[in-house]
Amino acid sequence: MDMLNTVSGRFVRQANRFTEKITADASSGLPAEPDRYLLYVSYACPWAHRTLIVRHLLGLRDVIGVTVVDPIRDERGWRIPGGDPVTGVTHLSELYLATDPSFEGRYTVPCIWDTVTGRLVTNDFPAITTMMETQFTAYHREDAPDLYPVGLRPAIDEINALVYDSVNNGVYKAGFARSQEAYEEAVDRLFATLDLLEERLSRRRYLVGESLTEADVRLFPTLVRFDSAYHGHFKCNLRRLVDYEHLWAYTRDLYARPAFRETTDLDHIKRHYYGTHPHINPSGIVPKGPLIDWDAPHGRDDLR
Ligand SMILES: N[C@@H](CCC(=O)N[C@@H](CS)C(=O)NCC(=O)O)C(=O)O
Repeated sequence: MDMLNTVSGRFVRQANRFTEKITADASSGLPAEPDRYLLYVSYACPWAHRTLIVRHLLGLRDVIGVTVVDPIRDERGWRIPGGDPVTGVTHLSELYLATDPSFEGRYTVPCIWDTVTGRLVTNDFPAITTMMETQFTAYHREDAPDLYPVGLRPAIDEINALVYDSVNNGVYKAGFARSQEAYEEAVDRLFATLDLLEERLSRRRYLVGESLTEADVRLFPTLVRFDSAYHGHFKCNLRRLVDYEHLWAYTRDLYARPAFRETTDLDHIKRHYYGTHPHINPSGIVPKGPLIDWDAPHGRDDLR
């Protein structure tokens, strides 16, 4: 498994292989139903983190089950400590290969397993949250937020595209760069975008509209990992998150909410990043710091 798919030193993310859609009705053959689908996540993984946040916010924790993998990948990829209670497998790779014996890509989280047909239906991470938001509405908790309001979708999609390319994936492009030029290009874009978001969030509480949306859910996992993993391990060190007045307060504002706090595991995050990429950190030593005061008052209640 080559983690480092690069073109002239630039990190290139693999395409998602499993892209079936679960739908509110039975049209896809994969109807949204409780107790049918299982989500596989790592607490370390930012793409998986967003699925956990949305599942929590929408009240889907009793509807879609979750299996959490060990933060350290071994030579067979993600391991399930003690075995998966539902499928019995000990490695995520077994689910990929049971679905497609010829699969040769990386076995990634997040992904969704269908217990009825016994196959992996999706590892298409951008589609997983919007699917929970739009296809599982019958099972949302009462008063669940609308994270992807129809009228705001173009604005949300637009900011998501920028955040994905420069920030969420930008930190990986910096960390996995194999040339000085590729690294500097990624870092410059990352911090230019953070500067822009800092300005935007100095005037408003949320990225889009006047309440929490999918756009905030996608930005948060990168911000919450920033100082503990990306600043050191991925060399994203022009500034720290805590040096940004507004972005840092925004992160604390979100972190104060159970869906964000309870799905953030900095121990898993640090052990995964520093322990899983020996070409970047050969000793595997996990730094003790930084010490971060997540509970400092954020002072953003009056922003709209
Ligand atoms: N499915 C996407 C995104 C998901 C992703 O990258 N997940 C990482 C964890 S953050 C993973 O599972 N990596 C497993 C591996 O590279 O072996 C991809 O293949 O790039």
